[in-house]
Amino acid sequence: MKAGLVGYAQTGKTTLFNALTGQNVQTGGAGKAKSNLGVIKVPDERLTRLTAIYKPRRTVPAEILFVDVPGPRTKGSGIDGVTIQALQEMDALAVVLRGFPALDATLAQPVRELADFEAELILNDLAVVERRVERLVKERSNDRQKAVLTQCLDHLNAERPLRHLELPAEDEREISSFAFLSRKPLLAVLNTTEANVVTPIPEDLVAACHDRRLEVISVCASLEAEIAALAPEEQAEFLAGLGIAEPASALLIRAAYALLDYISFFTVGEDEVRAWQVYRGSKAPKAAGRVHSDIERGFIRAEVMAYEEFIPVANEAKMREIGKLRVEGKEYVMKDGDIVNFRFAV
Ligand SMILES: Nc1nc2c(ncn2[C@@H]2O[C@H](COP(=O)(O)OP(=O)(O)OP(=O)(O)O)[C@@H](O)[C@H]2O)c(=O)[nH]1
Ligand SMILES: [Mg+2]
Repeated sequence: MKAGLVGYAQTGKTTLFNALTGQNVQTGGAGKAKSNLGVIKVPDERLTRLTAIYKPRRTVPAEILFVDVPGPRTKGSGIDGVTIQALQEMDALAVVLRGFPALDATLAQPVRELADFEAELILNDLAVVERRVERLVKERSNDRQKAVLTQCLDHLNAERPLRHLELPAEDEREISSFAFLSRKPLLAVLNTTEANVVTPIPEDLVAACHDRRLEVISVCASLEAEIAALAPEEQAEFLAGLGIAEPASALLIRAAYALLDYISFFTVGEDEVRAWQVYRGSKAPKAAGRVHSDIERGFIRAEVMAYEEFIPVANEAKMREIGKLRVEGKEYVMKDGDIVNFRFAV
């Protein structure tokens, strides 16, 4: 599963990507038309607290894949085919909106950029749906798909993203192969100026995102890149100086994680404290399979503690004593923050 940093050209996507991944891809000017791919560790203060309790040899965070998708190469409006194709491959989109004056002093217009970008996604889907429906009508085939697509068509014609269209699972399957852009989970990221890092997000943008049912996050990509380059101790000091607890990139990563529909569970011990991702709604054997395929195959049961309940007690034996170490079977649906010990036999 991949989260794309997407949006128009020169909005700071690559700068942000570098800050997030610690890579050093060239930014500015004639950006390459190639996507950049990076693995990002998901910051999670629960992992820090579990590490303090278990003092393991190593601590391993969950990871997600980010892709820096270059903005459209074409001047003016319209997203070119190469960019569209790159967007199609993403599982979730974080649209980066320019909140700083451009090099040629063009003012920031994040609200307009967001509206334009979403309109592009909708128009693109509309073209795909129209072509397909036309063909199905001509061929007099696949009535089921035609019905679902007609519903999509009405929705798109009303300028609404397909994200807002609720479909039963069997209808969803009919259209999943189209990879509709306006159906992908979307997050708005305002790339603001350094002077504005602690100022609230402008009201008009908050309102626009609220109307679109989008979460919006504010970061200053160039500042994030500076922070990322500092040693850990210096980072804390730097953030304290700014009056913030953690870099905005941490927020962004967690938002992207949720956007991809991941939740975290933990395995703990003297050797390793580790966060693992599973899709929301996954059952215990699936989660076991993340750790090792043998554990999924030989799954017997899961011993589960809720993170929130564990922290005040901080002792497994005591948790068992007070009945807060649950034994769960194959049908158990994993919850975010579960601390799990899998029992299995191979
Ligand atoms: N003032 C300011 N400038 C920034 C910030 N982020 C990026 N820039 C500048 O904006 C220009 C474009 O940044 P990039 O990160 O290359 O933008 P991009 O979105 O990757 O651009 P494309 O790859 O062409 O789509 C560069 O000159 C950056 O230095 C920021 O937070 N503040
Ligand atoms: Mg770039």
